[in-house]
Amino acid sequence: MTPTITAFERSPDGGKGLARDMRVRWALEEVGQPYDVRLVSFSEMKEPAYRALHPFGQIPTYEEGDLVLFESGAIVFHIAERHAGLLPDDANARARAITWMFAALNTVEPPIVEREQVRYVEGDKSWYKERLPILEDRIRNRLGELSSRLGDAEWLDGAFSAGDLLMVMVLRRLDGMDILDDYPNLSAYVARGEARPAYKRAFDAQVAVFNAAPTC
Ligand code: GTB
Repeated sequence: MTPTITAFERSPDGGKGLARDMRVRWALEEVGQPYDVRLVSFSEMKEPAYRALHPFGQIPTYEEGDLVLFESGAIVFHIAERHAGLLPDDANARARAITWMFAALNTVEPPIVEREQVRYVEGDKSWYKERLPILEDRIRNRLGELSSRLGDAEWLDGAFSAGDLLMVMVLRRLDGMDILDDYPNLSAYVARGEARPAYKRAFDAQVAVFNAAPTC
């Protein structure tokens, strides 16, 4: 059965593939699973009909027959469990790849998202300028640790996995901040992810939505 995911009708990222449907698109492309996309507006996402799919009124969702999922990490995990290609067969290697999925979303992403949102949420507050370097230090701590662990390896633990997919997507959220340039092995790691044919197909599909949207 062809799954259907939801994505922004008009993504605020300007087609840079930073919204979280990109993770799901990439995972589906990696495993060769065709999918449909239902585009939703901001107002539609807050309607009761959409909240029945996603309690927090966000994208992405994933529908496959009777199954409805939300949370990009859970969706990528579901895809990785049902198809070959994103999780190793060996039980211990699989558990480690899943650990990297959690590390990407629970340990590396939170300070990046906090730094991203502080401008909108606290940009007019008196403490904003003092808080910025504190938040950037927290990101740098995590990147330093991740960079040390990756070293000169290609991927985080052996072959490319769903852990790498999520980690690359999380690091891409630093786009426009210049921080990643200080960690050449992480920049190269992100570039390796972006060079994968499945990534490119996913990126092209999401940017096509942006390009097709009428200009306001
Ligand atoms: N934890 C959830 C998940 O991983 O699925 C978070 C989902 C989420 O934050 N969705 C966002 C959303 O629907 C879009 S991706 N927001 C609308 C709302 O909450 O009302 C976050 C996002 C948005 C925009 C950019 N950008 O412009 O660069 C990047 C990322």
